Amino acid sequence: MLALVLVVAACGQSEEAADTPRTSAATPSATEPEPAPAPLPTPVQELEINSTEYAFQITPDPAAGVKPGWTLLKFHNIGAEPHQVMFARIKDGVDMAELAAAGAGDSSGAGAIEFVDMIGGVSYIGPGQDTTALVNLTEGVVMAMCYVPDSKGVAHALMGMTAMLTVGAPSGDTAPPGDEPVVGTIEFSEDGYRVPGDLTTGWYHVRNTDSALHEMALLRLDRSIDDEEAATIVGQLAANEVPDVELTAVGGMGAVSSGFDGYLYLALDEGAYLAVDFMPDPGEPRPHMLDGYYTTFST
Ligand SMILES: [Cu+2]
Repeated sequence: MLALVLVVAACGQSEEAADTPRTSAATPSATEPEPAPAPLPTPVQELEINSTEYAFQITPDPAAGVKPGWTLLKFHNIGAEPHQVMFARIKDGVDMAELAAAGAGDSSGAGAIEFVDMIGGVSYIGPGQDTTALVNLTEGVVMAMCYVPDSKGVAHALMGMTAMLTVGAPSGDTAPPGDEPVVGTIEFSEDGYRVPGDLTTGWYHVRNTDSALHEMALLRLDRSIDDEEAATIVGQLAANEVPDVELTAVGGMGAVSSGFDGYLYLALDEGAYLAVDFMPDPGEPRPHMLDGYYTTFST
């Protein structure tokens, strides 16, 4: 109960307060530049992923083998509905039939979460949009999935929008740091999203330091909204209803489990944004955003 109260309290904070870590003494203030994050790891491969209703087209064909390591994703929505690609690494020793049974008919994904580690990907984007991210694929079986619901609330994954990748054994080489800079860090903290005040275009390191899994779907709004409107719109999004404000899904970070990280490329136009978490807890379909895991910010 205490945790719930804390999360709800966090959602009412102003932008400045939400961005201020609780251990503020140990962290530079917003006016001092933070030390530059380590550069982007050099990707071991690139996957181009086109999404349609309801399938992924992945190039090169993953049947030819997928290398372990940081993988550059170029995700294009060439369909007519919003789509995402999230990667779930199936935990070692999981019985595939048991996993299939747990996921069957469950559009929230909550039933299958305990069998997988969510390792990132890109949150949903509308038709004609593109987005770029870096995901660390580890040896084993990784499912690519789209859990965006259709108009009836059925997740695209349940209509076949999944792909299974068999990620090969590590070669022993470690990815050297590249020369691409990382311009900032976005944290999924126990108190909510921690987003830099200045979201310049570039790569962001996204880390989940909370004990629950989270995603960050980024929605551009056609106007600024106050806290009350934000709460209303979050409720509408969670219910798969048309929200009161016109919004454009511009991508964001697909779900990452506790302790995992990834990289997201952001090139945001000036304006007002809402970031929300559609992910549920294991066995509980209620999306985290209904418990306050969302924030508004402007660029
Ligand atoms: Cu989809």
